[in-house]
Parts: sequence; C-alpha cells; structure tokens
Amino acid sequence: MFDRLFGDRRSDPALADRIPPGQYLTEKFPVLHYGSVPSVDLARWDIRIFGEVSRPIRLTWDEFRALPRTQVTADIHCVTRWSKLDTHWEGVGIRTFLALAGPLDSATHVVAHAEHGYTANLPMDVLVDDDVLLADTFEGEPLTPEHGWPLRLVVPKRYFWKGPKWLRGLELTTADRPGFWERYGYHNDGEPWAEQRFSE
Ligand SMILES: Nc1nc2c(c(=O)[nH]1)N[C@H]1C(S)=C(S)[C@@H](COP(=O)(O)O)O[C@H]1N2
Ligand SMILES: [Mo]
Repeated sequence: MFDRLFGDRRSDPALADRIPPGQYLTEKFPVLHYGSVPSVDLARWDIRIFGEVSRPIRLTWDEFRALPRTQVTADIHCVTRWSKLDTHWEGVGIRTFLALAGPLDSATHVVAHAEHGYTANLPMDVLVDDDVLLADTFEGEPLTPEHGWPLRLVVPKRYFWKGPKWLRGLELTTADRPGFWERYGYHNDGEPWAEQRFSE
C-alpha cells in the first residue's frame, strides 16, 4: 500500500517539513489527467504566447529547443494528496520564454492552454518565478507521453494541476479566467501549504 521508503522518509523531520498538510509522500510518479493522452506530431507542433503582449509569438519545436535552457529541482504536490520530493526538470525558464513576447503591464493573469482544451489559470506574479519552467525533460530524459510530452508547464508552488501537460500556449490576460479544474470546483489559487483544494 505504501511505497517502500514511505515510513523512513516520513519520520525524517527534515522531510516532514516539506510535506504540506494532508499530503503523503510517494516515490512513484503517478499519472493523472482528464481524457486521453494526445498524439502529437512534432512537425506540426507549436507553442504560442498571445494576449496582452507586445509581440505575439509562435515557435516551432526546433525554435523552442534552441532557447537558453535551465534546470529546476522542485517538490510537487497533487491535490489528490500525493507529493514527490526533489524532482528534476529541464527546459526553458518562464522569464526567458515570456521575454520573447514582451508582456504588457496590462497582463495581470495567464491562462495556460494545452491539447484537448485543458487550461489552468494563474496570476502573473505566481507564474513569473525562479522555479517555474516549460519542461521537456524529467530526470534527464524526455517527458514520456503520459507525463506531457513534448512539453509541460511546471509551477512547483501550486498544486500540480496548475501545470498543464501537452502545453501549447500561454495567454496573458487583463482579468482572471478560471481554467478547467477551477471551473469544476477546485480552488482558484491552489496553494498546497494553505491547503487550497476546493473553492468554498
Ligand atoms: N493537459 C493536462 N494537464 C494536466 C492535467 C490534465 O488533466 N490535462 N492534470 C493535472 C494534474 S491534476 C496533475 S496532478 C498533473 C499530473 O501530472 P503527471 O501525470 O505527470 O503526474 O498534471 C496536471 N496537468
Ligand atoms: Mo492533480
């Protein structure tokens, strides 16, 4: 029922400090999403930044892969209560990526768009942080299809649903617009340490 290391790690006080209320640790990497894994053709794939920007952009896969890259080590927390510590991601940092499009001061929020119409919303000041990236690599390997290949957003400071797999665009907006799970009763902010799971 529990992972092999569950007991050991949980009783380690240094690790207990890193597990938000109501979460348990897993060593596995559960797969969780609504709907089916999309089949993606990299030759036709693109990633866009649009909305409140001075230069809307659209990058091909090769163009995306040519951007300066970064690595992030982060703890991730799913609202279904599993947490995973020290996950390693590689890709393009959010600041590097957004700078290509020139966000306008009027941009207060973002809607992240994925294949099949999945969306997640975030305030700009949560999105634009040192640990947020567009990740194509997990633990040194390309993402697997079920974990979001070719690209996903990773926002460690929020429940993991705020990080769409199969990411295709960031839309900067002048107002907050609830995303997929947020419209189904999940909390608009989704901050794990405040246990913001569901809306009131
Ligand atoms: N496109 C898309 N991204 C998604 C989801 C989804 O349903 N569709 N589910 C989210 C949720 S609730 C979680 S916990 C994580 C799970 O990522 P994993 O399957 O790689 O563990 O993906 C998030 N990103
Ligand atoms: Mo989740």
